[in-house]
Amino acid sequence: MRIGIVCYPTFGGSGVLATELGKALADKGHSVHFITYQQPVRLNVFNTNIYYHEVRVPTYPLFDYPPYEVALASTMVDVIRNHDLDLLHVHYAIPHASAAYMAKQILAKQGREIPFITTLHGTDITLVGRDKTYEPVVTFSINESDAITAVSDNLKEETYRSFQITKDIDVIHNFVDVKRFNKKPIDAFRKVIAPNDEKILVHASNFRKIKRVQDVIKILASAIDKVPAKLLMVGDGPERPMAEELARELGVDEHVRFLGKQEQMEEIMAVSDVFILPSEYESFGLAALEAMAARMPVISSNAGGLPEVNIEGVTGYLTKVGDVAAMSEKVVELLTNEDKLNIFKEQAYEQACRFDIHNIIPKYEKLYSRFCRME
Ligand code: GMT
Repeated sequence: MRIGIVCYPTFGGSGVLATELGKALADKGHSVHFITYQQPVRLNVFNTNIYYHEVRVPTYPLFDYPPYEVALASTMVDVIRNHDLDLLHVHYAIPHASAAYMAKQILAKQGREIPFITTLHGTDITLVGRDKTYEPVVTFSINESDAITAVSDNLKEETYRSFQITKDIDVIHNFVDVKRFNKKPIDAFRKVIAPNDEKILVHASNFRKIKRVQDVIKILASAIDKVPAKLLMVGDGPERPMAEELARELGVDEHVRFLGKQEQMEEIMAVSDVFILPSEYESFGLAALEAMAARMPVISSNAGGLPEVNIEGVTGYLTKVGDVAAMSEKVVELLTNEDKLNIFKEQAYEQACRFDIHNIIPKYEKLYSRFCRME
């Protein structure tokens, strides 16, 4: 098949997922056309089945806000026509679903049909999409999609709760390439981070408010008296300065490293022991799944779709949002009991294997086959 994929090309979960999906489809022989404003960060391979079309947004002094959605819809029309695409798969509803609807209408006038699938990822529904300013367009464009998928049962329920959706939503859970995260730890790297064999905690996110990154610092501060530990903070975003400040205030700054955005997450995860994700909300928590694939138990909040990924007492622990004391207690419990830690590591890995890329890609292919014949 010839598939167009539209996503945010950044480190965010939706862009990572869409890019990994496109790469896997290309490996299976499909032609995949990425339509994005920048080369997706995870699109770091050469594959003759992968094409990348940059959306250029010409500016003009009149435009305080360059019309990205218009440029995107026009690029979609161009790529669909010139590369004879069979379908468009857009990730994150805003503004990708409405741009796809526009492209579909333009092509329909020319007698060319193009189905489009919208995958809902999280904040497009639970945060941004709900805003009154966007809601009518979001509802309309989701309903106009030829198929709708959500990355968790929780997100599906949230979507029906918050929008007047008249169509079925299929749940296709997020996936991870387990093989990629199944790395041998680099001892020298671990030694630099934890010279006295301290345990290593990791958090990775876009450091937005919803991630509660300050809770991560507090968890370390309260655990460190009971277990020698280091904390790696991966990613960047608006809350980072506050988290750095808090680490200094709580006197744990020498035990925390802020690594910024990193492409080689698998190397970092391979040397680490426990992953922390205290988010206010996660539709799924792709970072937690990647951690589990790297054999890391997860201490998370129980918000949103996290219980579909992280299993209480098996792959880690889940607590109420903001319950720093409970999270810290669980960190200590795991890090001071080597046998338990090892059992949880294996159980986390087994759970990640259920979401392995090879189990999930066929679900997308089956969905696509509803709209066009698979070659
Ligand atoms: O977490 C973010 O803010 C990034 C966001 C995105 O769209 O890139 O992530 C969402 O999609 C991911 C992939 O499906 C999910 O794993 C995240 O849980 C979800 N984030 C939220 O729901 C807050």
